[in-house]
Amino acid sequence: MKTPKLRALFCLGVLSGTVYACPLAAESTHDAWLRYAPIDRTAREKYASLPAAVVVLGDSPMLGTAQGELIRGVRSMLGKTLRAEKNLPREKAVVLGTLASIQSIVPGLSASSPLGEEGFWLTAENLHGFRCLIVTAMTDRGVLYGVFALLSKIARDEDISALNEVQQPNARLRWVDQWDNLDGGIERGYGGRSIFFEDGGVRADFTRVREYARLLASIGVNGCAINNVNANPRFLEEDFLPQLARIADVFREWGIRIAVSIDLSSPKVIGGLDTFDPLDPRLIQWWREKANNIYRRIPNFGGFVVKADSEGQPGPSTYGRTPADAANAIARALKPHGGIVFYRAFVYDHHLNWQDPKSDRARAAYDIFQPLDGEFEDNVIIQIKHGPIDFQVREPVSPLFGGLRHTNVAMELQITQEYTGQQRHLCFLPSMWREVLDFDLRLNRDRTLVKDVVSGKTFRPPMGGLVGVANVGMDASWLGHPLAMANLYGFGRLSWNPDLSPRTIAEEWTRLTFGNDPAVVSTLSEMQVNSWRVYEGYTGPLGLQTLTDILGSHYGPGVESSERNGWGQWHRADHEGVGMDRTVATGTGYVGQYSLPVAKMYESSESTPDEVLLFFHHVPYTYVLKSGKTVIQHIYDSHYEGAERAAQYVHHWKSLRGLIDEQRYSDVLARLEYQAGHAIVWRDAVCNWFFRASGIPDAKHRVGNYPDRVEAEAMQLANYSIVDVVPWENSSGGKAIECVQPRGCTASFRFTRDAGSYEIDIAYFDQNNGDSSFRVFVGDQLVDEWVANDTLPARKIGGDSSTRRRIRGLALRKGDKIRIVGIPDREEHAPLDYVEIDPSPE
Ligand code: GCW
Repeated sequence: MKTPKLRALFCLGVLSGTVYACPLAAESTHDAWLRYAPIDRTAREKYASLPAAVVVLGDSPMLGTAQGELIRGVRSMLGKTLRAEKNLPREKAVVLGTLASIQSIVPGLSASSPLGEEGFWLTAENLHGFRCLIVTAMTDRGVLYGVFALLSKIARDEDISALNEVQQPNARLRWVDQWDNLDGGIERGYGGRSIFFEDGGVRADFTRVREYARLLASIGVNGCAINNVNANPRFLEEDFLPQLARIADVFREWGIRIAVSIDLSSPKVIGGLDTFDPLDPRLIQWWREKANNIYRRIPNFGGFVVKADSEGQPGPSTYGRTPADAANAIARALKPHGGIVFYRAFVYDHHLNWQDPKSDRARAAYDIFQPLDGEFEDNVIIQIKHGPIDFQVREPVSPLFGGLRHTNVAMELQITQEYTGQQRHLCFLPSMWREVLDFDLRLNRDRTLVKDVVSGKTFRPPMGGLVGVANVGMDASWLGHPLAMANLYGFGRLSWNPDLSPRTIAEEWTRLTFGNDPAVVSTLSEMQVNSWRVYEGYTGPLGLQTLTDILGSHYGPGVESSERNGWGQWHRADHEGVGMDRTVATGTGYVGQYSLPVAKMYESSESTPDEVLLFFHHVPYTYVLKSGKTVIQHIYDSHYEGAERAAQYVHHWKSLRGLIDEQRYSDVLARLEYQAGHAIVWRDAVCNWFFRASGIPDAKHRVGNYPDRVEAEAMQLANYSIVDVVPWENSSGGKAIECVQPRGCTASFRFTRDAGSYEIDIAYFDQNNGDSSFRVFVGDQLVDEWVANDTLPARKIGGDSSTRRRIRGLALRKGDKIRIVGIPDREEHAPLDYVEIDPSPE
């Protein structure tokens, strides 16, 4: 392998005597935004005055981590190895240390604003007559954050010559949760197997755990709950505690505490008690002993996460006790050690009576927790999902943030894209999170921003913050899609500073991940910041929730899956209208959980913003929105616009070819092409469903009208048979064709339009229980072939598996015979939906 220097000489043609473009070297995606790419020669000038030595005042392991990171980053970006010194040398130096240790050298040195427990100060000062670059804080952890901030500035090409900057995190709790299981699977994880666990135990190799801790620390995350909230009691068994300690040791070096999700019935299941009644003295004693044993091994243990009385998890309701009874019993055991209980407000009945117009899952968290305000110990945090349902593409803010004024709260966000495309679709969530954090709850008629409530500024409880469900895995890019890491990055940045704009976050992340080329930064940031609204546009607009298959994968379209069952994610669409009436006057009364001014806004459809209209109101399809469009036309238009914009991502990305290393370029391109196709699947399913329900045609004549399409069931078929697709809207025309003949089947048709260059889209179904192959011929000429071996969450044909393959620039003449040969594999029967033919763009 060539060294970077040699490669540069080759690329310039110096050695070979010829000039040719050099492909950028393939990059590992493990390092994500911490890749510290070499900075080019001219930009490097800016950092020429950086000292040659680094001094660490103190010898704690975390300061050692900070020093190591600084040396690593500077070496990698600037090609310069900082000399590590124990004492101040007689030359300028980078100095790392707590403020107290620096003040012992320069008495009286102080920052212009308070540093707080985890803030840092980057400044240039004269120490013993030499201009030193100082990274300081009240704590070692703050110093580590300062080092990461300094390195980020260099990587993003910022000037560091006259630094004097203080930063402080907005909130104390900046946690990620992982929903990892002991068998190595991850609930709602889309980035491969667990980095922590395999085969019922903790992994032997901790390489990825260490890398993850480093990534988290770099964005200021200070806690990680390592296992699924649908918890396995095994995590609390005595012989398992040394395993937990191994993980905690790695995280400690990076200033991160670990927590464990617990099953509240553990004292009974693994503890030998005959009860888990939180008020039983034996139970209180059990938790006390358990906490003592854990802290003996893990002195900085963070605490427990609790999911109880929710989706089948045991909880205090078994004994007629409240969440406060349960949370406090555990909190008291943790308190002497400084531990916390994160008690999740995601408590609801998933067997609701869907026929009762008054029942409403959205009410549950407030109804259950608000009356308990003030009853929780001060080391209990109520962890509240940002919306009242469940991480849908758009929800109003949970009213519970306004209902707990004497209780610690944290907001739970979902980094893993369970309902927002599962890392197969680009969906940059900081755009959504900023809206949520900026929402004004108008408590006591005053401006009360959600971000100030969760950071503890409004009601001043001892603790508060953000928790992000991350679910990274062993995949090289952690989350499964290289662009999805912007969500993890953005989560950390917003929990540090909720005033950062989505664009700033996207630009920072792009620079760190793909470099500072202006075209890359502007194109990719633009794609990112709009992508949440685009995804919303072609899935569930107007507050309909995501409209995904809520009974299955939560991935593809499933408009009706939310209806007529107890899960309570109803949109109540019928032939007349759509939306859930949650008003006080005529609906479920949910609106009444907000403060008066907010309730007033949501109580009337006129003052409810369009984007959440159908979350609050049931209206006729002809209801006219503020935009002047009817609801039904908006549903059609937003799906077409959204799919069109998703298709444009492919073009935007292609404009970056040569500016991004080939491996990441083609990996992302393939994903964006897939997304463009699946956005059409979404568009057609939702539009056709609402067309059939409403009977109102699309004013632009697109829905149900596909003149460029040839349905597979209308082709000439040899061995293929026609099948019905359920639900019907997840395939074009409600039908598809399947081949059970092992030697293959053929579907063909004649091209009847004028000669020219065309794009052909083949709509097929790619299940995960077989790798069928397809070959496409024009006449006798093979024009494309592929194997349907994607790993989509689908074992059958439908909205999850529907995929489009594009053949570009195909020359066709009138009368040409187009023939598709499908060869089935295992349970996947080379299924086809349709072929769509459009003239090639100019
Ligand atoms: O969104 C739902 C998910 C469940 C998850 C639950 C929760 C861990 O579909 O998989 O369970 O939320 O947040 O507890």
